[in-house]
Amino acid sequence: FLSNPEDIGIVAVGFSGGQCKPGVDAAPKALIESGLLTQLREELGYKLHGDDEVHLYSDLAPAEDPPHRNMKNPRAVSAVTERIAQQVHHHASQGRMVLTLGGDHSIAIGTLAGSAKATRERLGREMAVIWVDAHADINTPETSDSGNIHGMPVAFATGLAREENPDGPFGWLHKDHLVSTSKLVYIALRDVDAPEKRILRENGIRAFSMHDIDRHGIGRVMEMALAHIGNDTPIHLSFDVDALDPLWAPSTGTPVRGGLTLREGDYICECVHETGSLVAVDLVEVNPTLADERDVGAHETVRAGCSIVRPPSSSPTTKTNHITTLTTRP
Ligand code: B3U
Ligand code: MN
Ligand code: MN
Repeated sequence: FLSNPEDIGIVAVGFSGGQCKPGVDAAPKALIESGLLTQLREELGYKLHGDDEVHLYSDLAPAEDPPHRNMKNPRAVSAVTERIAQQVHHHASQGRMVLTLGGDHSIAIGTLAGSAKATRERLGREMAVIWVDAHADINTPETSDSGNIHGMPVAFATGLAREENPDGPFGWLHKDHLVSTSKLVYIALRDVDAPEKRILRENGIRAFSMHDIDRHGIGRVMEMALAHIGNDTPIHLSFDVDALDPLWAPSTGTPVRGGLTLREGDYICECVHETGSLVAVDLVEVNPTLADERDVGAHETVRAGCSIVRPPSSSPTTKTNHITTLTTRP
């Protein structure tokens, strides 16, 4: 294990400024109230560090935040992600696995920066990123149609969207915070903008779309994804709940049909967990206020989010063999 398997640093950020729909800021509270942290602590025996308090960081938003390079709320997102980077770095530096509950996906600018830096300092290694999402989130401010920063975090994290002015928004991002495009793998893509496709192609970024999952099956896709990353490479898993099909996770800002089943989502997390190389996990874009007509959507989405984050009880950590458990049952 590259991080201490018993210790988890919790960062809970109710932040919605990376996109335009309110409500995604309510997710950490909903996830915590549904028992996620209690389960990790009491049923699975993890030692949790950090507060159960959800950070809203409203105090970091400047009074005036006009667009910069076409980005909406650039200074607020920059200030919040800089703070998150410090929190994640603090936990990761002490060898804790870091679990960040968002919030929209712009917060990953901070989580990736914090864990990439800590991994370099603590292990002398460059970490890999597994980005599970319907979207590639790799627009630069210049290619984005929406100006929403939650569609850009990978561009900032890889240095493709660098800010030249050190005092400008995201000028705080330093080369120690960056992730290499060769160590990035996407899973579950199905809604990628034309300029993003060009960026993926030009940088030779490994991506497994839903088409690839249909063709090879999730088992083979995970083998290929982990083979691309290589053994013993620290892994940061960033999981956007919209990777799941809206059947399982309807309450999210930009649902896209034709996504992962809940089991496929769980399986991805189980495989990454089993490598023993997981250093950080983000769970983002749960929006409990976007309920469907039956009003079960929010509850189901929160449940799906909990399922994704919770490590399997039959994992190597608990030393239980899957097959034995199944076959010895009376
Ligand atoms: N690619 C589009 C849409 C989008 C990205 N991420 C989400 N939606 N959730 C954009 O705005 O950049
Ligand atoms: Mn996303
Ligand atoms: Mn998405």
